[in-house]
Amino acid sequence: MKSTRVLGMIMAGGKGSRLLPLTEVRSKPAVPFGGTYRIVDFVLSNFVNSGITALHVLVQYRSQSLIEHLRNAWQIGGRSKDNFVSVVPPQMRAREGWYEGTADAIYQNLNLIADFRPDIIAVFGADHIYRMDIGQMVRRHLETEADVTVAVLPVPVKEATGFGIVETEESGRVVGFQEKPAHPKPMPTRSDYALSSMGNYLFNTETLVPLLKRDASRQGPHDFGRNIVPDLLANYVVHAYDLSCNDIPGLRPYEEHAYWRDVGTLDAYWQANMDLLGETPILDLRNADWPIVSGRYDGPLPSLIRSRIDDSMIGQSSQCVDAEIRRSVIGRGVRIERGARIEECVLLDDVHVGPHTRLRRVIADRGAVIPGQTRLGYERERDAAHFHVSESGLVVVPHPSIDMEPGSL
Ligand code: ADQ
Repeated sequence: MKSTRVLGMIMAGGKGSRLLPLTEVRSKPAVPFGGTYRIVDFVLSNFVNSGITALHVLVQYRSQSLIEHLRNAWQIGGRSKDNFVSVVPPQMRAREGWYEGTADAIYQNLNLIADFRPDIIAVFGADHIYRMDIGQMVRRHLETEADVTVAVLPVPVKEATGFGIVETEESGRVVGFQEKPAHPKPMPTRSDYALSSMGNYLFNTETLVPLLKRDASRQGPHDFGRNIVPDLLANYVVHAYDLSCNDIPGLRPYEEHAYWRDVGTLDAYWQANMDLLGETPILDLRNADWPIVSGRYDGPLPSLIRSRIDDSMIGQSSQCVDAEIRRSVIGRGVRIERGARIEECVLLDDVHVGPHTRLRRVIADRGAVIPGQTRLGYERERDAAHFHVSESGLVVVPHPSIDMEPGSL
């Protein structure tokens, strides 16, 4: 039997405005996560671990750092014609200007689909922290003989207003779709949950190509969530694939089954980092059967000198002297000087924390320098006068390239 050819089109151009100031210097998929990863590594690892290795990554907004990471971690350039991770910048093939939505991003790259001749096109976002065997979704798509399959999962109703909400029949066939409704419709079987789209789709090639051509010739938005998926329901067989039915190998009993986080806000981003910590983390990335690939980093192991460290992860080349660190994710090349106390923080690569500084619930961007004797995370008003403070009171120290008031630290 001929094997099914699947082409991944990964949309990695999102702005991630609610993650500012972290997205001031990079797009959301390029935001570092968990000490050694970038958010985009999750979707790419899911594809590769699922045996789908023909992957185009569509970049757009502030893509320099994303492209550098893809080159370093994912060996762009292609190893064979069915085995590549290629970065696709906007080429302005159909018209001048940037993409006008996610469907336009795929439409403007239809030539890549024609070149590969896939049976199925997997259009996936690059903005989420999750693990998923996409092969299981493909098998389900083939079994149901659907034209389109949308990945979904139940999300608490009060958190579901930012998602596309799916209504299904018992068979799994989608009969309703509303993009980001103010009042998400609860699931008939779980009244406090709404079935939410993950923004990941499988399309049969003969469905997607004419659809995008028709869509391009009309006015209005060109977006999978806003118009393509809602308009499909009348004329095509659309099925939902529930992540709760997906099994990845090596999952530990204490982990959250079907872990998926949008990390769309600073609070959600911080929380997902905290989810990696502890003896029994709800997202345990020490899984050799489903590895998440990260960039190569040359440097020695971290060096911990007279320090007390609990419930934390510390990256390569970092050095802590006479410091106290609790419940924190510390990136690579971080220097923490004597007498510093760090609690519930996320410090990205190359941060420097001066002596006797105390940080609580702080996110410090790559390369941030926090002078000695600083206190952050203890007085909201004082912090907010100089820094971005999130809804829950997290303080964000931005990348050093972002202009700050002189003397703000
Ligand atoms: P949104 O979260 O609003 O909704 P959207 O902004 O459409 O997502 O981005 C989807 C993906 O495409 C992201 O990975 C983003 O980085 C990327 N992207 C956005 N604009 C792009 C562009 N111009 N070029 C390339 N890539 C681009 C979507 C769906 C909802 C669903 C949520 C799940 O519309 O129905 O519930 O995702 O998070």
